[in-house]
Amino acid sequence: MAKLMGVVNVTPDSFSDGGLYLDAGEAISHGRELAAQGAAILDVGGESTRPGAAEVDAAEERERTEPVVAALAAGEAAVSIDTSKLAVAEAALDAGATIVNDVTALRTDPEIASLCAERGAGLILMHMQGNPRTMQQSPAYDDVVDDVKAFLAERIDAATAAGLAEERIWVDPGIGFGKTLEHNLQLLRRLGELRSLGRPIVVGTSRKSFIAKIDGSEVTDRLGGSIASGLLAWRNGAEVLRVHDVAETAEALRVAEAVAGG
Ligand code: HH2
Repeated sequence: MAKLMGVVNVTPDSFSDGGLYLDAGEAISHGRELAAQGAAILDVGGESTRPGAAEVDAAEERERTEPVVAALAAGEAAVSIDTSKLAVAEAALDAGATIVNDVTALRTDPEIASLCAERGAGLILMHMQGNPRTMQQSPAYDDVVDDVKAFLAERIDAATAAGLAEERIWVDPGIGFGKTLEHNLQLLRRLGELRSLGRPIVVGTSRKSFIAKIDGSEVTDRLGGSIASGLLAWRNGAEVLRVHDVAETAEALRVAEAVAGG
């Protein structure tokens, strides 16, 4: 079965659940609930990456995430830290996280690669064009799938050059990060082309605004679009789906996998 990565946002401003779990206790119970619903990984984040989000300094981001990581790491699910900052990643690994999810793919703090190597941690390298403040202004590619693939190949090389074993690396096309609707659809449709990178593919479509561009849904009402796009991503080669709604996605995946025949 594809693995589900449950989103645990300890932020005031995440696009779909900002402020709901800013309190560590709330975030911890939410994470435990997602694990009970079938999340194999819990992705703890202390800074929103939505278009135009405010930057958070490392001390604040660490304060938000560290206690949540420590509590959740005591459970069954693996814990990833959704950060681009070395200090936040280091504190999370100290607290029991085993994966760093870097949406800037080592372009903020390249030392994250050697940190993961030293600690035997996994690393998710995600594609983003531009940065969260500017990325949706006028995204442009020659061929979005070829360009994303070339970027990820180069980032894999950067990580391995820093001493991280290739086996520890996962890749993610970064749905919604510097992409138009058509770019997102191309990436999901042609996701299989990323398989030749030889690394497991992570995909996050959950509640993202490309869904609204198709069906006009509000952010609180994108479950159908999230599940449909997640299942097709799985069908096209994703091994990990990053989702907010773990129980519903797990239900849908179970049936989809049975129909698909294993
Ligand atoms: N999407 C978001 C954040 N982190 N990491 C990976 N690897 N892939 C993604 O697609 C991805 C990610 C954005 O979603 P969310 O965390 O819900 O929102 P925000 O960034 O506003 O906190």
